[in-house]
Amino acid sequence: MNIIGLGKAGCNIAKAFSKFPQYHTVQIDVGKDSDITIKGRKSHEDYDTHFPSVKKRLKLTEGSVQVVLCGAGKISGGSLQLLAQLHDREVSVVYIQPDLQLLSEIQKIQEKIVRNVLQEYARSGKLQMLYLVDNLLLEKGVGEVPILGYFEVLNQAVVNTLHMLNIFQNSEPVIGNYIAPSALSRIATIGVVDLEKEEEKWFFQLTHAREMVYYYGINEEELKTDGSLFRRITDFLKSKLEEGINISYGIFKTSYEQKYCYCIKYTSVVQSSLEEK
Ligand SMILES: Nc1nc2c(ncn2[C@@H]2O[C@H](COP(=O)(O)OP(=O)(O)OP(=O)(O)O)[C@@H](O)[C@H]2O)c(=O)[nH]1
Ligand SMILES: [Mg+2]
Repeated sequence: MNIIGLGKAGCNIAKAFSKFPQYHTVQIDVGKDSDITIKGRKSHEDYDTHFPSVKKRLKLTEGSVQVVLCGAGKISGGSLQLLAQLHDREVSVVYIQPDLQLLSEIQKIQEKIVRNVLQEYARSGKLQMLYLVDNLLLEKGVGEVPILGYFEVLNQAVVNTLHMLNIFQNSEPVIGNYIAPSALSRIATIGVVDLEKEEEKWFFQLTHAREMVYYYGINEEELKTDGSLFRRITDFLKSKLEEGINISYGIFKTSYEQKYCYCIKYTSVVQSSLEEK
């Protein structure tokens, strides 16, 4: 899979993906240490008007493309131009929503424009999927995060979650009832389940979910010996049942000692930020 980071948050997340051999990553930003350095512009609109052709320089490998970006910054004005250059690929976007309260008025407007346009793109099928991630909920999911290395910790959490979901989605479960999301459900978020507390930590407060999928990674020994595990899992899933939501799951064999669970939920409904709700 190809991962393209645009702007600072996007590039940092692409960099975290590059630690796994499965991904070809490209960082696009104004700095010299990016893989593709583009000319800095004065405004969000200027990035849209003057976004350069990067297609050849991306050197994409076969397969799908995931673009990672945050909408607050000026460079995100170039996101639609970048997506236009990827029209012949299956493209998904990971959208990072920053702490909105700490943005300037201009940044707030930019963020809202990018978030809403991407959601319209997803709804119209131009994007295969749009994953929404709110930095504040990501922080809550991770627990206490020190100032030094703050974004590294957040980025690692989102990258590990996306990576494990990619692995599970390409493996055969030991047992499961996977229900594919409807072709209309192209806005999604991801999260982790604290299995001790049986508590979900979603990385975006997504409303009107239509499908939820839980991916369990369980150690082989435990799969063989724990007689009550399956009941505990199915009881948890049943506690999540609500009218209008399809819940499905997969249980996968892993070699890790610790068991874990990642989750994903999908909707077709455009989402507003927590501040707008
Ligand atoms: N999750 C995450 N968020 C980040 C990271 N770096 C920055 N952010 C958030 O993303 C927002 C936008 O980042 P900026 O550095 O301001 O913007 P940019 O995307 O480089 O755009 P420019 O304005 O063109 O520089 C910031 O307000 C941060 O809240 C990161 O590494 N991870
Ligand atoms: Mg920047």
